[in-house]
Amino acid sequence: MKTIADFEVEWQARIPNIQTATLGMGCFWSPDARFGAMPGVIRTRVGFAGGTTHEPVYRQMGDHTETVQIDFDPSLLSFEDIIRTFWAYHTSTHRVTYRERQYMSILFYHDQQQKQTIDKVKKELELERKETIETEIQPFTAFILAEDRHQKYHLKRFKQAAGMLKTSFPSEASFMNSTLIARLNGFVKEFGTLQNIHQEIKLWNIPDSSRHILLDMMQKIRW
Ligand code: MHO
Repeated sequence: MKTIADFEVEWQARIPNIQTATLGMGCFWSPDARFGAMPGVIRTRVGFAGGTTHEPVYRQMGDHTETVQIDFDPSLLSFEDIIRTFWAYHTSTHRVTYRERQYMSILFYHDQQQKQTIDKVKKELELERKETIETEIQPFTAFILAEDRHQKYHLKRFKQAAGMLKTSFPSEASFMNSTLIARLNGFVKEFGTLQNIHQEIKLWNIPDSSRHILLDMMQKIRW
C-alpha cells in the first residue's frame, strides 16, 4: 500500500523545472526551518560545502561551511526572493564570525543566471544599507549531507509529534525530503502557521484521498 510519503514523492516528481539554491548563513538548523516554511520550497537539506576536507562530518567539517540546500519551484518562489531572505536574516558584513569557516556567510551559484541575480541584489542592498556585503560567492561544486540528527533538527526536538510523523515518513531520507516535514520544521520555529500549511495542502496536486489522510494526520498531531 502506498504511504503518504509515496504520494508526496510522486507529487514532487510531477513539478517541472525544480531549481536549487545552496547557501550558508550561520548554524544550519535555523535556515533549514526558515526556508522550509516558505511556500514554493519543495525540500531542504543541511550539510557542508565550500571546503576541501574529504568526507566532512559535523565534528570534523574542516574548512567546510554549514550549508542549507533548497529545492524550489520557480513558478511559486523566485531565486531572488530566496537570496533577499538570505540577506535579510544574518550578518553578512564580515565573512568569518567565529569557528573559522563553519559559520560563514556564503552563496553558491548553480548557473550564470543565479550569479547575475546575486550580483544585482548585492549591489542594491549595499547602496541601500550603505555597507559592504562580505558574503563569499562561489560556483557550486559539491554539497555533502550532514548527519541525520541535524536534518529538520528543530522538529525532531518535539518528540511526540516527530514520533507520530515517523509512522508516515519512516525512513530518514523520506523525513528529510518531505515538503510537509519541511513546513512543520518551520512551524515549530514560528516561521509559519499550521493554518497556512493546511491552506497550502489544499492546493497541492495530489489525489483527494491522500489529501484527506494528510490533513487528518495534521489534525491528530499533539505538539
Ligand atoms: N547552537 C549550536 C549551534 C549548532 S549549529 C548546527 C552551538 O552553538 O553549538 O552549528
